[in-house]
Amino acid sequence: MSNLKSKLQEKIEGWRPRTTKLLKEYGDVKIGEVTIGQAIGGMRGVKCLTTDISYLDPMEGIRFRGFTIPEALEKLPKVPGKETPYVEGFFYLLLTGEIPSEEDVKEVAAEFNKRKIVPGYVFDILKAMPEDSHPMVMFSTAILSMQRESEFVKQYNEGLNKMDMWIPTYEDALNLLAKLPQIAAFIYRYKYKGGQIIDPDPDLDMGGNFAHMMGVDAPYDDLSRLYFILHSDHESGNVSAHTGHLVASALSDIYYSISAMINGLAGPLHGLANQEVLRWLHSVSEQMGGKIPTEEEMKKFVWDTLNSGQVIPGFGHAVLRKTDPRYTAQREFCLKHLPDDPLFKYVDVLYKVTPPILEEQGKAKNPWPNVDAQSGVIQWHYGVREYDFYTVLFGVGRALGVCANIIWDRALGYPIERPKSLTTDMLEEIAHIK
Ligand code: CMX
Repeated sequence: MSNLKSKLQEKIEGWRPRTTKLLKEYGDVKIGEVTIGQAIGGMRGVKCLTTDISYLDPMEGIRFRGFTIPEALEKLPKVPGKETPYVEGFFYLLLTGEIPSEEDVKEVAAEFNKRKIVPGYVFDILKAMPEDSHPMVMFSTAILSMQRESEFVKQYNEGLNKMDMWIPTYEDALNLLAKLPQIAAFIYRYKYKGGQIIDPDPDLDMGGNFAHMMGVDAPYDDLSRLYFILHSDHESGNVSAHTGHLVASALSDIYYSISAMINGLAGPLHGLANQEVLRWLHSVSEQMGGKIPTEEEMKKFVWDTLNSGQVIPGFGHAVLRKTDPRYTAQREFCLKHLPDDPLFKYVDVLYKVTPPILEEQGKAKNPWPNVDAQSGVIQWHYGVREYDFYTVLFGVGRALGVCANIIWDRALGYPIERPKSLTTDMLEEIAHIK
């Protein structure tokens, strides 16, 4: 058994009694109440999910296993000569809650390496899809097509003890995660680079190999590592993480669950916002004839968008109430590597003018930028300009966090998810309208 798997087993066995005790002895203790506003309004703020992989504080932002983004980036082992940590080491942290040693990271990287060969039929399926298929449809389809590989399904059909379900789920998760960078890069090169595919390099880490297969030079490898880490997890209530958890709760395997997660991520209010930001910035740029707008000019574009009943993509959040630290981490990357990029300057002006306007408009509860406000600009800078592709990158990262969550869901025996619905008549009765 690998170090990661045995460390995880040790953690799971230590953790299970805590969950069992809470459920058996304290199951009736209340943690909140639900209002009519929450039942109609997307369950905002309803505390009804449990995860230990990450926690999102509205004012501070995300902590992965207790570590802020700067702490995780500083403490995790780095690829030699590079500025960002191994994605593989970060996955170890998500799964076990511990910062891995250099040796641990090398072992996880080797595990990923040995599982990364993508079955040939996946590429055949992608090639057979209509030319105008969105990259997210291609990504989701590729993942779903590999469901026949599921170790969980094989073992389940042979009769699998509930306590052991995490084991084939772990195998499925590692098998899938190891393949995602190559599938993503294939979609990019097949769709946008005349089908000129670059084979993986067995000597590179996950982020380095992804940059290599994309055909983009350094520091795109560092950017890829940063990007996958930042997008991995945002506690479990967001649409992609929640969808993955929900589908897995029916004991659907990792392939079904992660494909469904990708479909949720593809919505413009969620992961697709990164491509929407670029679309929006380019329409401003066209109208400005390429000139950087003044703050006054940018204010007009923001108001025009709001007055036409549309949202400003990349701003606002359902939980956060301050600038997203994932935005800040990417901004720092921009300040270091592309401070003079014209689109980065657009984002900067937008950052100055948008929050006060959203506050003045008085609708958005959070006027500050989120993770998607900055990410497309960096891709554009490094020549990845087909912005329909950007959410696939988000998907590769998000799969790390959702897989870690699903493994733990199985380990702790979380049941099938099934909240209760009420009718409008019932709500009116409760509100004494009738
Ligand atoms: N621009 C304009 N209006 C906005 C807004 C924005 N960026 N953010 C919120 N609002 C509006 C909402 O549309 C809503 O309007 P209505 O009352 O007319 O329905 C009102 O303000 C209240 O919304 P909220 O409670 O502040 O925000 P929600 O929790 O409902 O939605 C989110 C959160 C992210 C969907 C929303 O802020 C939004 O649409 N942002 C733009 C899209 C975006 O950047 N999404 C990416 C989020 C990060 C990610 O998941 O990837």
